[in-house]
Amino acid sequence: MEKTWRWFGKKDEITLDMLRQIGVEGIVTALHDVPNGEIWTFEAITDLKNYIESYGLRWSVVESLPVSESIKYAGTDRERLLENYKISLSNLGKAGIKTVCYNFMPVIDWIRTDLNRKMADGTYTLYFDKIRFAYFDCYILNRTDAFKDYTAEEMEQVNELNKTITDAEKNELINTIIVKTQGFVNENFKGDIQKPVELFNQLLALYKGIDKTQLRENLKYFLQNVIPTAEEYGVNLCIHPDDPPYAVLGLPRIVSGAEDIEWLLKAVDSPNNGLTFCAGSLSSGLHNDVPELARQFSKRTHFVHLRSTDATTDGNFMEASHLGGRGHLIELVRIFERENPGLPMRVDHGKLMLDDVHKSYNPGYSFLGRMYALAQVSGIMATVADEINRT
Ligand code: DNO
Repeated sequence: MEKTWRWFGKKDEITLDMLRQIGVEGIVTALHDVPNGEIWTFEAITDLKNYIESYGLRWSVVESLPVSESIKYAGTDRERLLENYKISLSNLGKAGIKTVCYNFMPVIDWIRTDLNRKMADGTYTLYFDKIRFAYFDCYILNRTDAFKDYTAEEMEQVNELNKTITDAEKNELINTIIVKTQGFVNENFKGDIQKPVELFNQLLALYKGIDKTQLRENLKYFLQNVIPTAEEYGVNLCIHPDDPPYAVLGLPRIVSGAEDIEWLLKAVDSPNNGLTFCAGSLSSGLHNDVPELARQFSKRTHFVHLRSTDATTDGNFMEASHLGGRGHLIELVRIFERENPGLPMRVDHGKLMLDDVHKSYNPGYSFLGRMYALAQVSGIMATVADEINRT
């Protein structure tokens, strides 16, 4: 596999010079300054590509070329936005950047309720607490009938929490779910947001009446439009799974498990319509057997996120060691290296450790924590390469 790293552009305090020193080969990035829905010009793409190459690295993967909200809910400006998407894709293809990750999660991208969960060894990890999330849904968003999505036992705990939670804790929860986790990856929540809850509810309202079947139709429409362009320019599109992999806040999510992935790959049956195999997202759903999914979909996988989670039956989960947890990364590397060798992979959601705690990295994107994970995964890769050479 190719060792890549998500880099947030020239403003990232983790520089390309640092990355080449730790064994990174390829860069995963995006034109972060271009507003969602605008065209990525050939000039802007080649400028950044040349900059990356001047450090002896290559721009391996785009993450993400974002899909505008109105393509997802089929708004009135969908056609114009699809045209722009195709132009951006063709410009990427012309510039020689051939792997493009995107997601189709309505309103909200990945979700965590605690970004600094202290572990016994003194490091910090990311955490999802179902009861706190349900509290956010029922008591902060005040979504109509939200309580129907939770069991009576869960609602009992949510109501208990309501008696003790402080205003500071409430604000922290809003800040975590909406501002901190979304701000750097999700255009809906970029910049200085004054009223996050109001904004969030306005976005939720756009999806009234859109169920799983309708969202699937909208994804299919998107793919039918853009895949021919991807084919023409030799670009592999790869959708990122839902994190966590199930419906949330009354919103459908449609890339959550085997049946969804099978549907999407058949919806437009082209090799250019593929998957970002995010072992972390998939492993946080107890319904997913991650190595089994890798066996099933390795041939249509174009990009791999190697991270793992520990999930429990109460609906909570947290990032696990890259050598443990439900992601089974050792087995995944074996499967991918045999079935579809050389895929770009990046480690993800490193813990916060040592000097990381003094920096202001994007949540999940620490330097030392990710470097540590990359070293672990490099060990797995070397072991698997040795296994393959001996057989
Ligand atoms: C969070 C990431 C996601 C992912 C996007 C891809 O850390 O896993 O933001 O990059 O969903 O489009």
